[in-house]
Amino acid sequence: MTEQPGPTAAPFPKELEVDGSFRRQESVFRDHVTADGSSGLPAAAGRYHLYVSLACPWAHRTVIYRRLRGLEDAISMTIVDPERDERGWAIAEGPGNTPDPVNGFTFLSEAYRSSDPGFDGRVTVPVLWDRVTGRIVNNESSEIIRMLDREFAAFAKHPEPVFCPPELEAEIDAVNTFVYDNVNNGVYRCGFAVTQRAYERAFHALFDALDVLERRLADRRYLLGARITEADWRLFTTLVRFDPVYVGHFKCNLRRIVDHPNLNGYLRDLYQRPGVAGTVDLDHIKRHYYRTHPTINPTRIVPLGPAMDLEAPHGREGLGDAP
Ligand SMILES: N[C@@H](CCC(=O)N[C@@H](CS)C(=O)NCC(=O)O)C(=O)O
Repeated sequence: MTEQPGPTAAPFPKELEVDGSFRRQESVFRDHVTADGSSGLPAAAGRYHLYVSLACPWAHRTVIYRRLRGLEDAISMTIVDPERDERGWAIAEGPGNTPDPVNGFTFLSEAYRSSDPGFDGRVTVPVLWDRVTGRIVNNESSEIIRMLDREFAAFAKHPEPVFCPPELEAEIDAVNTFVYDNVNNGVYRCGFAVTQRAYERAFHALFDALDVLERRLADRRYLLGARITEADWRLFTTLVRFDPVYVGHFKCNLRRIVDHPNLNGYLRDLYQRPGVAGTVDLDHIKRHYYRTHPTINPTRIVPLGPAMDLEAPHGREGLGDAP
């Protein structure tokens, strides 16, 4: 088996390491909205706008938070076209995608270029946009969800319970780091690897981590115990894409989530929380991955399966009450 990286096979050549592994770019817009306005960007209703893809696991986090916090009236949202080409994310009316009522952009790259004319990175979702300054505030999902969790309470229909309470923050951060490295980003490291070795390293780290999580969830309903936290929503968006996409498209095929009894029940439990199922769009998810990475799936055929039963009883009530 050759160990020569095949850069032409890399979906994002600028994020390719010499050993053929994928290294994700840093998000560049990192300003913060604050409840008290101390950052110069005060939380407000009707001021901020989200650009998201329902296909993307990172953007999905923000869609879940907007829904569970009841921020739909306060923060407007555009859902981009799930099928991306060399021009990047497109914005248009379509099945499940929506136009841009704020700026009338037809490509998300316009938001990046008008915020920073010199921007030459990869144009990514999610984006939190400020109507007042006419700029991107932040394009890092982990920071956007903390803002939606904590800073918009005055405008939230459901300001409680917060998903990252200060007393649990250190433990949540530790779990997040483990889950990000091995699972959230781990599936991409499998799928975007261009050498056998890089793929195998990512693959073993991913399935070892799923074993750790499977054991952790044997006697805890959620990752931190009886209460749902940010760590759960961050894992959820990867788990719900795992069997329909990552097993086949990214070659993460040692075991499926349905083969892990605890992770499978946990996935269903989170999916069945009020409001969550409505944020999961399997059509966008599957069309995006299978039709957007031509080096991985040149025919762009979208598989019809697998059958999924996310509404089936999860059987995890005995492990503690959901908040
Ligand atoms: N660090 C970012 C990552 C976001 C990201 O990579 N999003 C992907 C979609 S899953 C994207 O927009 N990719 C655009 C592209 O690949 O051109 C975050 O968590 O917000």
